[in-house]
Amino acid sequence: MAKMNFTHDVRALAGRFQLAGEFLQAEPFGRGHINDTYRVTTGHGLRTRYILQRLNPAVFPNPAAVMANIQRVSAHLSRKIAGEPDAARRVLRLVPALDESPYHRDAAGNWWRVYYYIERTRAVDVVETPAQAFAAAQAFGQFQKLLADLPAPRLQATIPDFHHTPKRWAALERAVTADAANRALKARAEIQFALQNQPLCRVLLDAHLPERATHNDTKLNNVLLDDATGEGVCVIDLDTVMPGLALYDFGDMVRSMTNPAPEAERDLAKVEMQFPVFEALLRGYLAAADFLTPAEMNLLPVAGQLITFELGLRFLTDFLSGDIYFKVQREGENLDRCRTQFKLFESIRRQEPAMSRLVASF
Ligand code: ADP
Ligand code: GN1
Ligand code: MG
Repeated sequence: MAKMNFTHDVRALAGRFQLAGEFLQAEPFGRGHINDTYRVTTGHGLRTRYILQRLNPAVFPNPAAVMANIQRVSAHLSRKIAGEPDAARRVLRLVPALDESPYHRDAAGNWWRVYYYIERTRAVDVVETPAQAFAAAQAFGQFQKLLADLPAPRLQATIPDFHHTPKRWAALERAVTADAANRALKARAEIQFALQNQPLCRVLLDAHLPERATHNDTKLNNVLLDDATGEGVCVIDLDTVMPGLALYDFGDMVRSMTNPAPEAERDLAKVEMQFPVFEALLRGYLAAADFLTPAEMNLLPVAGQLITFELGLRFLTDFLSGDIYFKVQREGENLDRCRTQFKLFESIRRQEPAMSRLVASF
């Protein structure tokens, strides 16, 4: 099962990086589904905190490409906001290893990196207020905007076809056929649902939208909100920043920010798209993302449906494959996550006319 591995020698690993002062303590940190994340504290009088992370080897086939993208993106963002208030907290900053490299490879071949911990912020898993959605969406919109003039070459595709929904659908089909974990019977209804909705898969691909440098994993807890003001301080989790569509990012915001229930909620009655939250996030996003083409604007109301359906496919595929990609705490969690996504997708689809009216008013 894909689970957090607590057996790492975190003290020794931290010692491979240029941290200020002595190692004091470390603890597993955050609720990401992919990497192994620790918060490390060093120093005595003056303490400094860091994020130490192991890149998930089952997810990233080319860690060097991930790190190269992150270096380019963070350097570009830093240049663009240099001199602005609070600039140091607004961009993820890597701490070099002892040999000046941006990562350390351990004896087992794992890739480790360290970021400065962004103080006085929090990552929110489940939306609490429309204002949070506004703030988070504005931060992601600003992120896209700042990357619009990233100098060539094109970013590398760290996970090829990450949001190619027809390929995600085909992967599900293969997982159903293989039924590697002998679970297909438990997911009959969900497999059927995926089949019925296959035509949705091409909706963005067929629209010939402009390629941009995008984040691709814009869930609410991938932006840190300021403790005092609630503003979006820093976009994090840059592993999937690569060429993509603006609407992949917008779609994942709709998916992750408008649902008042956790991703693995079992009471599906609690899962729905809250329209006032959608409205706040649309306003926040468009306050920053002022570069969208008319075709992109027109498709804003379907982006959330597509990405929510796509993630449902991905959770279902992983359930059928035996939980090899997303971390799980219990058996059946990926199936529960699939169910919430499919329920949310239906809720978003039902509200499409109202979403379209709202988008048209901008
Ligand atoms: P994953 O890919 O597993 O989601 P993330 O990079 O998103 O990994 O990190 C997991 C969590 O750790 C985030 O949701 C956030 O709570 C926390 N986190 C990551 N980087 C930082 C940072 N630089 N400062 C503060 N918190 C962070
Ligand atoms: C993963 O890494 P994290 O937890 O922020 C996943 C996203 C999913 C999300 C669902 C690299 O995001 O694509 O939308 O889980 N990241 C990767 O919660 O696959
Ligand atoms: Mg994350």
